[in-house]
Amino acid sequence: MKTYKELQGWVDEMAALCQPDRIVWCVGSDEENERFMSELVSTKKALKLNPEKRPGSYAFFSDPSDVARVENRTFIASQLEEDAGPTNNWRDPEVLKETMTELFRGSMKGRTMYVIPYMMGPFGSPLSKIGIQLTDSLYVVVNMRMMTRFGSKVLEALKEQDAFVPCLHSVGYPLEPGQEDLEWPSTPIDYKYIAHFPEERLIWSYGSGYGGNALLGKKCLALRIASKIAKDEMWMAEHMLILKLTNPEGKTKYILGAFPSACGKTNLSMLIPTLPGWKVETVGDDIAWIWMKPDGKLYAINPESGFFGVAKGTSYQSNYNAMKAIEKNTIFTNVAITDDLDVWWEGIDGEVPEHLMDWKKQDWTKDSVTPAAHPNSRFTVSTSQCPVLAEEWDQPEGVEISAILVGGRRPSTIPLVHESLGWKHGVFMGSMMGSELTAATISKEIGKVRRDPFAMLPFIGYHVGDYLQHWLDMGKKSNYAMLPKIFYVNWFRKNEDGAFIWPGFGENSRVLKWIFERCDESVKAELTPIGYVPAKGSIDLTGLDLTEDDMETLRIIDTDGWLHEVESIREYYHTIGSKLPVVLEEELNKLESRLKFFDVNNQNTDDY
Ligand code: GTP
Ligand code: SPV
Ligand code: MN
Repeated sequence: MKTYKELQGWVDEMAALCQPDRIVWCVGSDEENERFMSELVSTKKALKLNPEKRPGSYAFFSDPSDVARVENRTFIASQLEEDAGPTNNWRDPEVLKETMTELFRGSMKGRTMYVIPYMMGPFGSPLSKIGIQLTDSLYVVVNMRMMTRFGSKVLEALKEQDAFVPCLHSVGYPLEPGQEDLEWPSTPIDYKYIAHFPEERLIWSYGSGYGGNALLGKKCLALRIASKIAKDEMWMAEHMLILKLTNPEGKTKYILGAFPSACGKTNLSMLIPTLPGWKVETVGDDIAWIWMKPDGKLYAINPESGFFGVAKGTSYQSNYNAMKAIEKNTIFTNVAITDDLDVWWEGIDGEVPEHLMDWKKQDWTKDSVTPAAHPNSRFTVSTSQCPVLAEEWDQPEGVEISAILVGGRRPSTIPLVHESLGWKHGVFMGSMMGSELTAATISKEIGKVRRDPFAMLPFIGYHVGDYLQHWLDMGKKSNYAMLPKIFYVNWFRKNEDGAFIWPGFGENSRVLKWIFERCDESVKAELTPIGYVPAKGSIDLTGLDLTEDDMETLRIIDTDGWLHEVESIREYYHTIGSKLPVVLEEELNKLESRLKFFDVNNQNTDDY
């Protein structure tokens, strides 16, 4: 962290290093944004969409090598290697700074360095954090304007708060005099560095202009750096949606959901329940900062103020509210473009057009074999455009949490929903979560199941064992009865034909209803070796076309599959090493013995 007094000196020092032609301090006005957008259009970096179809909206197309987060080029540079742990790429901070200093030297030549003051969290919240990002990408500026509280008002707040996280970002493509710029400047993958110095609370990012690599408030500050601050200060920074659920009687509860990238957070956070009388409203769709009030209850804020959502698959059918949100004033990245200058992607409503410009700006027809939109194509839009934004989304103290969902893409074994026996068992569930890897990260392993504890694998700024211990410690700080119940959900179970068994999307409200009522203990559950599953008939399936057999497949325990799972978790736990909390190893052993010798009348759940 740096103080307000240190700000100018730091900006000067970074400018001397990066040698931009000019420096622009962003103020955050509408007039400024219009100027930036016109410049992006006139320099052919952005395409203005048809104002009749998509008013105030723009499309960008990245370099094909710069389309998602790069986990193997993301570094945690803690003083000690053991503090980064086995799941992070560690670098010695001094060595990494030397390497990157040479990369940053002159990296902004021929360009403008923008100074972005931004706030993560509501103004006046005890949790909010200020960041100052220096960047040579105007694309980053116009995105950060929507994703964060942005501009001069943050500088005002900084005078009071007097601490900011310095964030330096360059796309790594300096321009010699007369040299023509690229549409999407960036560097080859081996030159990209997304670097975090957790002890110093410092972020340096070089070589990429895309998403979480470059919009440094999001994954870098609000998750990797914040997770370390949160551990030190006894709160939590998590990769979670926050939703408000109202039942037909008007009673409300707030629910968190930790699902890995591209596994359904945005969708769940704004879903339209198919069950009559139920309502979902959005507090956040990607990140939650959670703290414990003296009453021992957990409260969460959404540190962001925009959505950077997966475009592909989004339709009025699957996510009506997201489609409404992006009807105007939206930035699209790596989508396809129709002949009348609107956006298109696989899974959007309507007929497939005869002709498109694909995300690589090539002609595309129905016969083309490549996708028109990139699988990680995204929209950026301000939360204010979400038609179901909860009125308390911006409340400084956050909202009181009743339930935490964890889950991922698991084609087999994991039932539709099961409830933990208590906090420790819930932390165990989060610790062993697995999911098929998605296109949200650049990897050769897309589709393979990997363990992703609390959907935080790529985002924990320190040792995963210490992170899991922190979850247990947060629980110990409270009375377990005051804490949210933890549920493991899986919308992605497949049948022998490889099709999803559960219809998902709005139908997930049926599971949300069961969870809501479990919090009030007003619906039946069945105790099983893995926790509580819905009692037969306790999930409201009125009006749903799902066979009883299919529902039973989603509900009952596949003992062999779970014993196999236990072995796989044990192997994974070995990779965590000696910092794995003993409690979690005990939970694993207890699960195994329950699976082998289960007697429903002889279960002691008191110690949870
Ligand atoms: P990040 O922004 O990467 O963190 O992703 P996210 O967790 O917000 O995922 P998102 O809601 O954008 O969903 C990603 C993909 O999962 C989309 O293609 C959705 O169509 C699909 N999806 C979301 N919910 C469901 C569901 O309930 N069932 C099925 N089958 N697919 C879903
Ligand atoms: C994710 O990958 O979890 C995202 C997109 O939310 S990015 O901001 O690119 O990290
Ligand atoms: Mn995410």
